[in-house]
Order: sequence, then C-alpha cells, then structure tokens
Amino acid sequence: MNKSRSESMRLFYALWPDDDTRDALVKLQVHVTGKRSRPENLHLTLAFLGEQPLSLLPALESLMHKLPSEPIALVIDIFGYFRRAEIAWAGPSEVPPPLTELHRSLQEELRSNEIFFDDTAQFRPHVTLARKAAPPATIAFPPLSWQANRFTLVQSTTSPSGVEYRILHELCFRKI
Ligand code: 2AM
Repeated sequence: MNKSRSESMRLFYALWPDDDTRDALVKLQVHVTGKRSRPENLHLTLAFLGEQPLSLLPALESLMHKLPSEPIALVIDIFGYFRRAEIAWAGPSEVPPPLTELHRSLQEELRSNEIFFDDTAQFRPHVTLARKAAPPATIAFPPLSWQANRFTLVQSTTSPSGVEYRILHELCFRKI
C-alpha cells in the first residue's frame, strides 16, 4: 500500500546562500525571463530525494554529520539553461573538487543507508534563477564568489502561493 502524504515529505539537500550571496543572485535575476525564483528560495541542490517517509528523518539528518565539512569556495560565473525544463540558472563554470567530493560522499552515504532516490542525473551544480524561462541572452557577468558553508536538508511543499522550502536541518561548515 502507498504511504499517505502525511507520512512522507518531499526532501532535498542543498547549499543555502548567505545573505550577501542571495542579494547578488537576486541581482542576476534581472538578466532572465520567466517565473523568477523567490529570493528566499534560491539555493544549489546537492541531491533531490523526492518523497521520503518521515521515519527516515533522523537518519537523513545524522548522515549529514559524516560528510566533508569545509566551506566550499564557489565562483558563480556563468548563466546556463536546461532546455527541456525551461530553467535559467547561474552556476560555476568550473566545479571545485570539494563540491564534487561533497556530492559524491553524500550519494555514497545515502546508498549505504539504503535511502532510495534518483541518482541517475549528472550533477550540474546550479542555482535556478527562473522557470518557464527563455535561454538567457547574456552568458558572462562579473564572477560572484560564494564561500558556501550552509549545508541543509530542506522540505519542499507546494501551496497556492507557490513552492515553499523549509530548512529542517542545517550544518554550518567552518574553516579548520
Ligand atoms: P533545481 O535544482 O533545478 O531548481 C527542490 O525541488 C529542488 O530539487 C529544486 O531545486 C529542484 O530543481 C531540485 N530537483 C532536482 N531533481 C528534481 C526532480 N526530479 N523533481 C523536482 N525537483 C528536483
């Protein structure tokens, strides 16, 4: 029998921007068309879990503490476009190895905890700026440096006013 919605949550892991980075990302949104992401929703997804049973929350939170926990120096310097999904995004032209490593070890932890999620998509780190968008007209902009240190487990809900994200658990990476 299917689990009822009240026993499950739609979840994902993300790097969440600090206030200055969020403000800078909002400024980039003037370059894209379509339905812009609300400022408070801007983030970089690390793994999309989809609907997961509530009973898994403790494991999903505790595995976060087993992963690399250094701040990640990101340079957001390109616009991109997912044609099929009509998503306009900003992201790093070069993926820093610590980000690849965090993504890889997160997937490994999820698998070893027997948490089922779609891990088939190639990891293309990005921040969705707008949906139902046309391809961005400009490609280059002054690079934006983001010391990503907010690693989050987030619940996604849909209401008549749009998508809402709620941070359920957060780790703050610190320089050792
Ligand atoms: P995005 O990263 O391109 O914006 C919550 O839905 C987050 O998980 C969004 O950031 C979303 O897309 C990302 N995501 C990744 N795969 C998804 C999927 N199959 N369905 C919905 N959201 C997905």
